[in-house]
Amino acid sequence: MSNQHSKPEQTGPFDAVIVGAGFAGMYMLHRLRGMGLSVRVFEAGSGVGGTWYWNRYPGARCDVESMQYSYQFSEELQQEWVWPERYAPQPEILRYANHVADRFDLRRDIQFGTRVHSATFDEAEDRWVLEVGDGERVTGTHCIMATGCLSSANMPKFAGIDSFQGETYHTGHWPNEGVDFSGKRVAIIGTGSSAIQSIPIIAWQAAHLYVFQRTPIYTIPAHNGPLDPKYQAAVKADYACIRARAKQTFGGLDFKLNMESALVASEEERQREFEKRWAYGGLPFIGAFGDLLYDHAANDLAAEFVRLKIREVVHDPQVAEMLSPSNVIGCKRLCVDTGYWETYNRPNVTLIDVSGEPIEAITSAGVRARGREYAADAIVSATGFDAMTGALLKIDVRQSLKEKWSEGPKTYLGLGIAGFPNLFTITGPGSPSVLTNMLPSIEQHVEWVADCIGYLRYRGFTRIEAQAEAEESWVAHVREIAGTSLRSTCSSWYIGANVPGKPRVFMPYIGGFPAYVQKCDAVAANRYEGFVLA
Ligand code: NA7
Repeated sequence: MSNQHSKPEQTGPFDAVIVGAGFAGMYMLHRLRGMGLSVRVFEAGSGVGGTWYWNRYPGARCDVESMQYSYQFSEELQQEWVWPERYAPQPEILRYANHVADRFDLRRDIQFGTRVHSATFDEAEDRWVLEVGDGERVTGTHCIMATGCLSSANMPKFAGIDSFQGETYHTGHWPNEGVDFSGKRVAIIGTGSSAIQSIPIIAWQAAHLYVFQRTPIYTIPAHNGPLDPKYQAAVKADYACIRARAKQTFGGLDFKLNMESALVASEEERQREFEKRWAYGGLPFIGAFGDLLYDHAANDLAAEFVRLKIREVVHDPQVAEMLSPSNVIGCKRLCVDTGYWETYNRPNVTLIDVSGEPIEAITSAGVRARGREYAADAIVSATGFDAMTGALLKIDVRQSLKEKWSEGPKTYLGLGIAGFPNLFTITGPGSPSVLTNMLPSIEQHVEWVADCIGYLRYRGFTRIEAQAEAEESWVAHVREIAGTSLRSTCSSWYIGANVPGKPRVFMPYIGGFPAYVQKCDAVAANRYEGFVLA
């Protein structure tokens, strides 16, 4: 690995500037550079990997199986990389990201430790001017925001938060060197995916763990384990088919969706299917029946199946009841865990329900809730992210993106924004992004953007901008289709409900990966219909 802090030599102007060196930014760089463009990537972290660079909390692991959560743009890469586990842990994914950076010699065009503060379009020159780092100005004809969907931490403003005398952490900004909780009293706030992955490990280390739960979560056991080399070889031999099949599914993931109705199936058939999927583990559970995400009665059958499992595992019936969600299963993103509910059988774990009565305050000594103080040496905020729009709005993108999105994000295909020429977003709001396997979604966007830039250059255009009407009609479609699924019915980060004051709009496109790809391809084939080229 080369020195990640050395600054690339070239100073620009660049053909393209990219914000973020996660999986999207890395592939965008590789692709554009391969077309002969001059490119500079800006990355706030000191290394590549994005989400997997920042989220180093104990137990951090991908909820998509390793053999599918990987790049497919390079046959050599996907053949040579060996995944040790069925679900890759964070250090392994980070190792993979670093391998990709080295293998494709990406680092020489990435400026690490450099935050982008603002981006302004220079109308006269048709190019973006970025203010980065310590005030350096860099220009690029195209600006690609590869800023990630879950990269801006959500830190609730609890009263007294600054008075706490102990250690504080957010799961999304975990110290590189790790944290040892041995012998400590730890309070964790939140029970989303990050919390349910870290709770079993922190509980094992800590003297006592207090879990502050606002909403219980549905989680399916991962049944993680080492990947059988024979299985891995078989997947690699058939990768082309598997990848192609995955692209034909709603979420870009190759697993079997049973399109039967849960309501039509007999009780016995239902149990068999649920049990089969429970035993298999992970996200495919929600594919047990075709109507689980569309019909309340069907959904409740799956929800009750999971609630029964909680009661089987958790010894204390009162705790089991507190852990049992009552909302729609799959509405918030389903979690995939290892030993989560079992953790509540430990004598050093206490669950505190803060659904009816919010956390009152953080004190100098711990967390005050439900009229008492829970003394803690460390507080872990597992409170999630200002999803999909947070990282983009942190950058002062002018004309004001903040103003434009004051009532919710508006984009054309989640790729372009009217009023913001030559700006592309990778897996932005209005694209399927977080509802899919992120890697194929990222690759599809990167390839679309690269082809688009190639087309512009070939035709001598210096500017592309989404038309307001095309954007309006896409936004209307995204919102209308969101209403067809139960997923838009609960207080999730998909609708911005976790961030106080954020407009409540279902942000990702829920029409499925294949329909979306078809639309993007048609737009490109029709000479970028819905965009103005000049
Ligand atoms: P999530 O899924 O947004 O979870 C955040 C958790 O923090 C969730 O349980 C929240 O409760 C809770 N939270 C947030 N604010 C508060 C306050 N003020 N008081 C108490 N509890 C609070 O984030 P994760 O990092 O776990 O996971 C994000 C994604 O990463 C996940 O979906 C996977 O795709 C991977 P709430 O549910 O809002 O009531």
